[in-house]
Amino acid sequence: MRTQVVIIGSGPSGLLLGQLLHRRGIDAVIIDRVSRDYILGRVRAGVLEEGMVRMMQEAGASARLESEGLPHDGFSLAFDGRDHRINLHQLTGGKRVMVYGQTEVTRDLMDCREAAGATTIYEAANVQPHDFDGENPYVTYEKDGATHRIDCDFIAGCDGFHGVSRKSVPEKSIKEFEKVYPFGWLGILAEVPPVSHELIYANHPRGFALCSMRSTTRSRYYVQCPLDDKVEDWSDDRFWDEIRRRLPAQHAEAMVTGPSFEKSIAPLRSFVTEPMRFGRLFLAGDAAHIVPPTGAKGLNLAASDVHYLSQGLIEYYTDKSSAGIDAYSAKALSRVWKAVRFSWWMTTMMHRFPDTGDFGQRIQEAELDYLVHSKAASTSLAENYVGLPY
Ligand code: RFL
Ligand code: PHB
Repeated sequence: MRTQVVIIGSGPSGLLLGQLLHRRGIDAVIIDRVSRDYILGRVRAGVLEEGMVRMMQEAGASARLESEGLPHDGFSLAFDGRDHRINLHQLTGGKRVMVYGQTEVTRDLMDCREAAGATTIYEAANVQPHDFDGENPYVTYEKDGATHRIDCDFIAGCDGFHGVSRKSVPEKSIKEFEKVYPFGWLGILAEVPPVSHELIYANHPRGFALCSMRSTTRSRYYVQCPLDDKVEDWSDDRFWDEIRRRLPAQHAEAMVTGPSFEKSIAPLRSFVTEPMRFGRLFLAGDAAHIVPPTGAKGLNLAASDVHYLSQGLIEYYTDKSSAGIDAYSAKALSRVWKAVRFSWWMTTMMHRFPDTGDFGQRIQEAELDYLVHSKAASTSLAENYVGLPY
């Protein structure tokens, strides 16, 4: 088989790239090692920047997002028993974010791809990119007992943090930057109305808590937990008790509880790969970088990578110019590092760190108090939260 671009990974990065290329007449095949249903069973991001919404519109996949997504003009920072609203809309001159689950983003993109008749190969084993440092790259995979080969012009590595693309690059050609945090997030989904119509990020001496949502009837809540905790350690009752203790009294009292139908623990990490291009292989999304979820930036960074990469590839095929693909890595990394900085900062300010004790707690409270009362500091927070321009 031959195609123009092989995209490894059918997550939001790969699907968005595939759709943008398809709409400009560029052929791409997507290969994933798991099934469509498995991908749609993963519960992940929930907050979309306006840039991501624009990308979904450009991909022709925004109809449901526009009718069912929840626009949010602000969020709350809770600490020291009180609640302070950050008015995103006012502080950024009219910008907002959209609450719409990553699962739904993925489903919408998959549906568009199917309607367009584009090829996606699911449940492909041992996917491997080859010869991307030369002119004739190709990808091999195993399926139904046979080994297959797809020849192409370019390979897009959109296969997440644990994917094969980044690992295929020789060690001497790549530099990795990493910070691992000494805690995780325990998250649940429950069919209960959200405690507030906006998100609440809470700093508390017992640890961070976040109240988010997927709809007006479905809540997504998180609490900071030790890294070695297991999901089995957390009954629903223990979770509800703990999150209530970390919230200001009016929210704790108003919180509606119920059985959870999803519960998982995610470790927190900051990670960046430089560069993001190796000959005819490009990395995009979580394959190239990871941020802790505190700033809601992971999926949104995947979207800005895909913006730069799709523009570069479209320029290559329509104008016969390599300028866009040559600039891809530098442009993407410049935005990536700013989001990595913001996510690290928000994580550092909001979580209980095992080694900083009560001193660290007071410093965080002082910073939060400054942040919510200084227009300059609130504006900086809001500008980063709604997403830097691209
Ligand atoms: P994905 O979604 O991991 O998709 C990668 C795909 O590649 C496939 N794959 C392979 N295919 C073939 N061969 C191989 N060897 C392969 N290895 C892997 C996988 O099966 C998969 O289908 O990466 P992508 O597309 O770059 O998307 C990135 C986002 O998923 C991620 O950044 C966000 O979920 C991060 N994130 C959040 N981002 C936000 O912007 N806002 C949020 O509110 C937000 N909340 C979160 C989050 C991530 C979380 N977790 C669980 C890490 C909340 C949480 C709890
Ligand atoms: C979510 O709804 O899953 C969510 C929201 C905001 C974050 C992280 C996750 O910062």
